[in-house]
Amino acid sequence: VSVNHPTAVEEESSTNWQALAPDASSIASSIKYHAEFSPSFSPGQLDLPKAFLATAQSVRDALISNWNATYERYERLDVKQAYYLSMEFLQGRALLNAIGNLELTGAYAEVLTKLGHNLENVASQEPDAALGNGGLGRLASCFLDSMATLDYPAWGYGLRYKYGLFKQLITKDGQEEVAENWLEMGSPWEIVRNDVSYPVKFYGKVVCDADGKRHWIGGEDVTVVAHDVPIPGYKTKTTNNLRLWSTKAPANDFDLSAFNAGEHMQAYEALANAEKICYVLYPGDDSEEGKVLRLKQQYTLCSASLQDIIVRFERRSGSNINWGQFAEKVAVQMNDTHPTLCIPELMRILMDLKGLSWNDAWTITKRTVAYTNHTVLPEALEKWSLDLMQKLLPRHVEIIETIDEQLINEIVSEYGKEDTEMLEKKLKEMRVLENVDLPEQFAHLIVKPREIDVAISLQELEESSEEYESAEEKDESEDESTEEEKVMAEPPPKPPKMVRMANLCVVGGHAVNGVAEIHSEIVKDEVFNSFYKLWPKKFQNKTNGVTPRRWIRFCNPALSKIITEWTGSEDWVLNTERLGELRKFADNKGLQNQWRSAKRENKMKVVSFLKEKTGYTVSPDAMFDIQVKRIHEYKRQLLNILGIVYRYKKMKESSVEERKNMYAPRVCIFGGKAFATYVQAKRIVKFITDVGITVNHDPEIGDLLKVIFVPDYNVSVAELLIPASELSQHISTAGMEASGTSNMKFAMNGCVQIGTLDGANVEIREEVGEDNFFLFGARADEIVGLRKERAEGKFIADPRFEEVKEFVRSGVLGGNNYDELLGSLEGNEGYGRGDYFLVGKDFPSYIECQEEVDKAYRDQQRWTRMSIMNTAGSYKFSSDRTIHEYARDIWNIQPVRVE
Ligand code: GPQ
Repeated sequence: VSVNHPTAVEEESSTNWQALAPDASSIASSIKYHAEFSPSFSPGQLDLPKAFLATAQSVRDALISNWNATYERYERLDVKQAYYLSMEFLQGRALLNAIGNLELTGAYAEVLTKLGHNLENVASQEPDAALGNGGLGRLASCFLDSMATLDYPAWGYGLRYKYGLFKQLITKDGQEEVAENWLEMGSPWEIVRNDVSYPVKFYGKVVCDADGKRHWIGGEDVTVVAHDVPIPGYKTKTTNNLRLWSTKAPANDFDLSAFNAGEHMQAYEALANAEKICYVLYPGDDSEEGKVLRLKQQYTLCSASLQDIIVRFERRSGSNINWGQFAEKVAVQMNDTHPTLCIPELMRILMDLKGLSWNDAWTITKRTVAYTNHTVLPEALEKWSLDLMQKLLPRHVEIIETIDEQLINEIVSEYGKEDTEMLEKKLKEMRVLENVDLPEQFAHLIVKPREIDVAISLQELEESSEEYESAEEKDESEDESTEEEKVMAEPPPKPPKMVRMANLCVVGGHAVNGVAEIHSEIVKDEVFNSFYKLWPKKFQNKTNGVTPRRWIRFCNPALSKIITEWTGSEDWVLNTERLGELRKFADNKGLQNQWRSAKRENKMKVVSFLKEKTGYTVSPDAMFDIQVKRIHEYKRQLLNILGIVYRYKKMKESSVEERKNMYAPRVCIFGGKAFATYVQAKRIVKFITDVGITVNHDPEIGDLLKVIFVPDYNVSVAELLIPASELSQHISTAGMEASGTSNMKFAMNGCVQIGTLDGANVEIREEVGEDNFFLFGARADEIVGLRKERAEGKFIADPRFEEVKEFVRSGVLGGNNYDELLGSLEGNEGYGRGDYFLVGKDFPSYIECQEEVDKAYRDQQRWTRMSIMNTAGSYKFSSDRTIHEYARDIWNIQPVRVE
């Protein structure tokens, strides 16, 4: 192989790795070598799929030598390492990112041209690695890029799902989901580490040995195997690791005797059972089976990663292992509550396997792990059934019970002196275990008058008596007992016992952070207020960020060139503050002209893409107005589309002349996936496509308005759409979007935003300036009052809101009356009903704000200025800034230069 990369040995003699980097001719021979020896394709011609695989393999060779050198360096220096544990990584495609970070894009483009291909076409052969659902997973991937770029010794740990996020088809009935087999052709980036493998167990029981030590004997064993994905930094040799686990049956689990006896399925059972764990990303957890699988996934991630981390710690410690040093060498970040089991698992390993005392293990665990919260939506705060967990992880439940007991102690010493009511309230709110009786030693603290309990139970029974009766009806003939006797015999069902994962994270971690300033305030003041009062120092903010490599430099070469020219160098890709220098040229005609032509170039690409994917032809002269994100009621795609319907209605009511004067031509683009079982979200998708069918075929409207739903939105589609966008929408109900991260990508690419004061929008507006941001809607601190007002029947809807709903109901948009869709906006209360997300309340200010947008857009000089100011003001939102903050305030790690 002629790729001329340095070896670990050469690295020691301070070789200049850039001088050794593969040049065009060695790239060419490497690609040819891989094309010839890769067994997946027929020999001879180098068609596109083969060109991609051969190219990727040649890049991988270069990555592996840097990856080895980086690992060697960390090992040699025995540095403190951070580990980012996440159930999701939304990596997207890797090829252009890798050669971009290696600064080999030009060389690869040249070679591929010589071989009869175009780099972009080759790159688009790569399937998106979609091991994540949305923002949380993409954030993890941006963080990996920044950690490597900034030379931090930091790894990612995740699961290698065989099927990633589903592929979305848009049919006449709306969204349809199809399995995404991203590994069909194998992944050229992963290194299968059959040498890195651990046992993980489930079920079984806890036994106590002679000296009182407790041990878990598992009932079901699986084996995990590491798959390593090298993560190259930009302009650095540092190449970190993303270690993804896959599961298989232990070597001796093939039941040969069953097979020989003809019981083929039985022989395979253990194999299939083990492999199932890593089959799909986030299986639906409606069914009991789905729940078990998800919990198994979470535990697999935690157990495998911690075993790996501990083996590394012990190896690096040599002959004198000092567990007191563990937190000096290891930082574990839990990406939301999904890896919470890290806490009891680390406790278990330290106590049961390494012989540490509870107190020592607890001190180490707390100093090691930290927790990031990504949502305040109550339905997304994870809880697990205690019974289910007890079956699957009996030893962990014992540990969680002890943690809960310790916490009760703290709550009692903090609030025990006050009245019992207060204490009871705090216990109810803060305990890790929910609906679980207090342990005996605390029972006396809460005086529970029995009579009151009984009275309440009787009342509850009466309330549910109708269901109760009908359920009993069937058995009446056999059951002679009176109604009263039944009441006495069967106490009302108890609410299920649950483990509150977020509470466990707050108790067991040394830091808790939100992901934008407003969100971190809500975390402190509302969601975890009682914990905040107890441990104020634990709570922090880490405003999210995105990597400027993928999200400006590589996805928008046209804009990048301009930024480099006007700031004088390419320095901005690493030091994004330099983007701020563009401010002083915001009115410069020269820059403005270049800026507009770059945007147009990007829009042209989207014009052909939309034609290919949807069949619609759109005008590149129209404003590209884009909302792309998961479909969710709180993100309010419904507000956007109702605004569009209102606009359409008004256009139809006005003369040709009026229409032209009032409205800037727009292409309204939507994209995003709805969770497969989220019915209302799927109705919204269907509604948007219905509106498109009506509006896009209306000859009176023509290019003045087009409405397009882009199917199968993913990272690669985002890389195409964001650079072409002019207006972007971030219009969630205030207080509900923790941060948002696409808002940052849009700002970087010079898109002006229309948005509420929610999540990171607040900070984006501060940075780009309020003149360059279209603000509308209720504020977060008004929401509770507004919902109350509505519940009391005091809300009077704006006539324009009534008008638009009436228009939809009239059947002009596809003949359906959309009763179920619009039903969520009616009534007075209830989650998901009674317009919980305040679409009606914000509708008037939204459409008025949209009129301001039209006005601004018609003045192209003003608009271009706003656009430039957005890019210039976006520098804070580089994930490099975020990662520096995590490294400094939470992980306490230092950069290590791999020279
Ligand atoms: N987020 Cl809890 C997800 O994408 N998935 C999740 O399960 C949870 C949060 C998002 C959140 O909605 C966005 O506001 C954030 O910008 C993003 O996480 C990253 O923090």
